[in-house]
Amino acid sequence: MREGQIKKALSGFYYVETDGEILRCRARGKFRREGLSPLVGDWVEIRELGNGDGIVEAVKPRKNDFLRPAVANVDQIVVIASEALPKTDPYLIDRLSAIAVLKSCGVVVVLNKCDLDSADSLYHIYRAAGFPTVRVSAETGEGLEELKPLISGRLSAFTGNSGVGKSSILNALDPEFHLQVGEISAALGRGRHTTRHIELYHLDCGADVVDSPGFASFDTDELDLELKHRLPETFPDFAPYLDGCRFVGCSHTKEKGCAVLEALKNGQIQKSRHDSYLRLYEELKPLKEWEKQKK
Ligand SMILES: Nc1nc2c(ncn2[C@@H]2O[C@H](COP(=O)(O)OP(=O)(O)OP(=O)(O)O)[C@@H](O)[C@H]2O)c(=O)[nH]1
Ligand SMILES: [Mg+2]
Ligand SMILES: [Zn+2]
Repeated sequence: MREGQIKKALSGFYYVETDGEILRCRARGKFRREGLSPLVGDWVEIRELGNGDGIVEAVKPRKNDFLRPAVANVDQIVVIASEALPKTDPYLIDRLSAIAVLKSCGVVVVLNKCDLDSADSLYHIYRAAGFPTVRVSAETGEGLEELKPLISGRLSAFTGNSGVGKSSILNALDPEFHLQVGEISAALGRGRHTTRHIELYHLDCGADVVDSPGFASFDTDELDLELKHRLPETFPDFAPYLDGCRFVGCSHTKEKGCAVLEALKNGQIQKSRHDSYLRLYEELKPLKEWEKQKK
């Protein structure tokens, strides 16, 4: 038995790096029966079959896992956003970051396409909310040196809407890369899902990064009961105020004596952050205990 890490998942195969070589593996049928599918980033035990082929026999316990992007053992989510086309809705960032915080994962906000738009509004919001936030341009290379130390020595999952420049940033970070980059549909102002599979790369600045296809709409996959129960703590910028509310179990939506609403009024919490909180709160409301079984 050999051990390795899944670097790529494509067409039913898992490409596992073990002792410097890549084996092309199928997963054992029992994974499917048990509803556990191996993910890029997983550490696995494999049985070699010869000719560069193998079988994934076991998946080691994970630090965390995500459905979108489908990756395991992530140290941080790097949310790529932009105020140029396709413009990122801050709600997307807030939703991704809430899920990341829930999974003990760091969050870095990268504002790309600064050659076209300096993204002042997003920059202000995420700086104020306390997330490491950098402005970059994959086109001119601006800001990339500031990004490198934030990703070096960790496994980062690059995520964000399609066409925001995830693959372009990876190409710009490491001249070895030639990931396919897509055109943005002028009519729709959004990307076209150029990246079609999930792959883990090692960059020469010492970062491990996962490039994955972006998304066009908000999926509800990861909105679960745990997020519902722990929603306030997934907004780190609310933390200093959570103990100050008058009522135990305050929902921070409309209560009298709510310290979060007070901080919002005083400008200590960004309005768009609290708006996203309210929107998530409403979306999570209908989730019931019994739905847990459905997963
Ligand atoms: N002007 C400018 N264009 C950029 C920049 N970064 C990316 N682009 C362009 O934006 C388009 C989409 O870039 P991609 O890197 O394919 O975007 P992606 O996020 O990987 O998209 P998906 O793989 O579909 O999720 C391409 O036409 C890029 O050339 C940038 O910093 N400045
Ligand atoms: Mg891409
Ligand atoms: Zn409150």
